[in-house]
Amino acid sequence: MTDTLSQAPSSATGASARIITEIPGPRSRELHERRVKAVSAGVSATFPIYAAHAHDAILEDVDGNRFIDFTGGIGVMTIGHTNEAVVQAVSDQVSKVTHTLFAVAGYEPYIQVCELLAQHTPGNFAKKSVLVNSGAEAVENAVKIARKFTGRTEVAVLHHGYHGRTNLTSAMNYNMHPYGTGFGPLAGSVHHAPNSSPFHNGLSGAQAAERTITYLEKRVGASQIACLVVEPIQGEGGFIVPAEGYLQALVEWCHANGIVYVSDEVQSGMARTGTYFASEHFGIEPDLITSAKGIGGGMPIAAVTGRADIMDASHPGGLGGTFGGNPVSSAAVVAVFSQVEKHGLLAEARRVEKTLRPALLALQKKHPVIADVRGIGAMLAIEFVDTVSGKPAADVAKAVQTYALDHGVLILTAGTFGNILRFLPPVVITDDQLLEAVAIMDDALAAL
Ligand code: PLZ
Repeated sequence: MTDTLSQAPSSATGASARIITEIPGPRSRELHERRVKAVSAGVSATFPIYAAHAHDAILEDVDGNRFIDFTGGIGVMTIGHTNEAVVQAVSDQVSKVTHTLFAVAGYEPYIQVCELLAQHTPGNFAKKSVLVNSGAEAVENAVKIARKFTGRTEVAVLHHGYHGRTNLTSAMNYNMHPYGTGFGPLAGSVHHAPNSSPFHNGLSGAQAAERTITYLEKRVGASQIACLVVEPIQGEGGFIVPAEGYLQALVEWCHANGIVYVSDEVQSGMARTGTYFASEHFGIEPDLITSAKGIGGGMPIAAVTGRADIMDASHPGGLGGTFGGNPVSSAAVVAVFSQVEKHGLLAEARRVEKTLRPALLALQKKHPVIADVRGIGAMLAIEFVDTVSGKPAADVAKAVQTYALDHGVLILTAGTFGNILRFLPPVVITDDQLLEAVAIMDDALAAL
């Protein structure tokens, strides 16, 4: 092994997939045996490989195999693995101060992150933020804040949504399994309304919005609802892009009825779709936005950002936590924002779409089992539907995923029925890497 990532991290930028052992290799198998003995079985293992190094869009495992990474740690590594500026910011901050608890003794990076989020989230109005540790915690806090602001209790979400694994957010997920089964009682006062999904039901934005609103008005009552929590593009649900006008109609309805509109941008936010936040594509200005994943460039941090009057509704001490807005994670966020500006990473996300979408459409022409190609920016997906039965073809998604793994590409499945492959590469992935990965998927489909 002469050219491992550890020796020359930046050499990985244009690297190809490279498989040099069987998958999983011997070191990964060894780690897996230890994992099975030490790690709870409740934590799943999508891939049987173990990471040693990663840079930009390449992940190298402990056996020296190199993978083109379409997972980005589920949409976290938007600006690329081990981005030099993030690594530098983290190491600088580590030697200054690693923890105080912001509510005990403040520090500048926390304030900088809140300023940057206010600046880059949609809406030209006064905004404030609170920083927490995970996407689920951000969603929990958005709900708390909306309840306190409105004095109402009920929470509305959409079919096929995903919001986390805490007790409240598990209740907000569409899929009961694996997130809720056996873990109850889950939080109450959560109402699931039909979503917009043009590919699945052909409804226009106006028709889908009417269906959602009618359900909530009849089954819950608009005056009972504190907040409506919506992913602008549903992530785990399979990169479902709502029909035109749908989200706008929901925002208008919320505002006419005193309901706080929360955009869950944990997966779609921070440059992923070619804008800072995906809400921008739909011309909406949410009252609150949750962000996590991509904002930290690999460091754990999340936020709720929104209208200052709503964010200030909580009494002092009502929001927070020991590690929320940790100084090292906050320093990473500041570096991520400056990298996005400096290297034009919004344009890079659009470039990913420009290369990947036509390649996926060409793949669809060859393989009619691909029923839909959709998404925005570096958040694209293909959906497999059996050409004879018309049923979701999860077996095809799984088979392509496994073939791709064996040939050096990491791809995640998604969707309520598991029949979708989603692509969440770092936006710095090269065109060659994108096309190499598509060629491997082509071989996989041909081999079926
Ligand atoms: N909201 C829209 O996508 C996390 C889940 C991975 P956390 N999605 C990946 C898994 O299997 O746990 C997500 C999301 C949206 C909230 C969350 C939750 O974010 O940081 O995982 O808590």
